[in-house]
Amino acid sequence: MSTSALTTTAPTTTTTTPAPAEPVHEIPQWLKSLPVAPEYHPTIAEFQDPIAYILKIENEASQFGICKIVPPVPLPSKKATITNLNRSLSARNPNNNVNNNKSPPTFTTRHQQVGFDPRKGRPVQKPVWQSGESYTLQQFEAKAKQFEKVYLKKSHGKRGSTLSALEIETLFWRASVDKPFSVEYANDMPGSAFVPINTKAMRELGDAATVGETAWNMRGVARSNGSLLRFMKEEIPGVTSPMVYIAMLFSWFAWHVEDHDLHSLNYMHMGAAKTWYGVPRDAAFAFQEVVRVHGYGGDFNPLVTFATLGEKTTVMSPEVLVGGGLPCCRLVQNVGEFVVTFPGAYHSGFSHEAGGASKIVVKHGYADRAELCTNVGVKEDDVNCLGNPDLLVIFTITELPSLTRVNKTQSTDGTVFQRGSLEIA
Ligand SMILES: O=C(O)CCC(=O)C(=O)O
Repeated sequence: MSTSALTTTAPTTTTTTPAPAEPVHEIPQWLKSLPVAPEYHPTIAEFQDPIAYILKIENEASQFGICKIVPPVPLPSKKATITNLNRSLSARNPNNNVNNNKSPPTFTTRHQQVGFDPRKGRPVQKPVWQSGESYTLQQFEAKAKQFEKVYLKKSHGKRGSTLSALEIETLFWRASVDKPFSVEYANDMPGSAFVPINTKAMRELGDAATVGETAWNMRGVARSNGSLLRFMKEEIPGVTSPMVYIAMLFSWFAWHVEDHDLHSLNYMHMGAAKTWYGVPRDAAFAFQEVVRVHGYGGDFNPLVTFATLGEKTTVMSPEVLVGGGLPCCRLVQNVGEFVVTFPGAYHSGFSHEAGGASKIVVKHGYADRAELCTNVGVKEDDVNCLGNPDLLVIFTITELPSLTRVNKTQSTDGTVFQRGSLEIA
C-alpha cells in the first residue's frame, strides 16, 4: 500500500533552491533525548523464517512502534542490486523497452515540499506534486548528489558523509521551519531490487551468501509460511509484492499507519541511511489528538484528523509530540538493514542521501485487535484493498476470532487479553 499522496498543482511559494543554511550548531536536547528503537541481530537459525522472527520480537518491539533488524548475512552487491532494480523498472514500464534498445529504464518522481510556508493555514500539511521529470538511476543519483553538495557543502561547509545522523536530523528539522524548497522522491513504485525468486539464486539458508537468497527476499515474504497474504490469488503491489523507493537528501514520508493493522517491512538496498520516528500503537489516539491541536490548529474534528493523516502529507517534528507527553522513538536504518513497523504505530522519516529501499506489508497468522471497521471507508487505500475478495476473506478470518477472544476476556475475570495464534493450514 502506498505511503504517499499527491496533489497535482505545484505551490507558487515553493522553490527548488534551498535557503542558505547555517552551520550545524547544537543538536537540540529533545532530539538527543529521544529513545532509540530496539535493534535485533537474529542468528542464522532465527533468520530462517521472517514471520516467525517478527512474531518472536513483537511483544517487546511493538512497545516502540518500530524496530530494526540486522541480518546475519550480507547485502547483495551494488551491481546486482542495480541490475535487479533496472530489470524490475523495465518490466513495470513497457515504454522503457521500446525499440528494443538497451538504454536503462526510467522512472518518474514527485516533488515534496520541505520548509515552512507561513501563508498556509496548516503548515504541517506539505504539498506533494508530480515533478514531470523522468530519470534513469544514474541520472537521479547525479541530481541527488548535486543537490546534496549545494545544500550541505556550500551551506554548511560539510559533506553529507561527514555529518552524524543526529546532525542531519537537526538540519532536517531546522529546514522544516525555514524558507520552503523542494526535494524529489520516486516512491511507491511497484518492483524490487531483490533477485527474482524461484531462480537458482535461492538457496538453503546455511548456504545463502546474501539476504536476497533467503526467505527475507521481499519478493517472497508475503507468500512465505505464516503470512496470511499467501492465500491471495491476485498481486497487489505493496501487499503481496514489494514497492521500491528511490530517495535523495530529505526525501520524506509523512506520519501514517499501515492500513488494515498490517505490519510493514522495509529493506535498505543501497545509498545512505534513513531516519525513522515511531509512536507505539497504545499512543495512537493521543498522537492523533496532538496532531489535531498542534498540527492542524484545532481546525478539524478527530475523524477529519484521522482522514487527513491518511493523506500522508503531514510532516511534524517529534519535538511537538514529546512536548505533548507522547512516547516517540527514533532509529537510523543503514544499508543492508530491515525496519519493521508494527500495526497501529504511527511512523515517519526522511532520507540522509540518495538511496533505494524496498517496502512490503506483512500479515501474520493472527490478529490482535479488531480495528478494521473503524478504518473502512475513511482511507482510500482501505477501500481499494477491501474491494479485493481474497483480502476481505483473509481479514475476516483473522479479525473475527480476535473479537470473540476479546469479548470472552472482558466478560470473565478481566485479565489482559493474550494474543494467540490462529491455526490455518
Ligand atoms: O520509505 C518510505 O517512504 C515509506 C516507508 C514506510 O512507511 C514503511 O516501510 O512502513
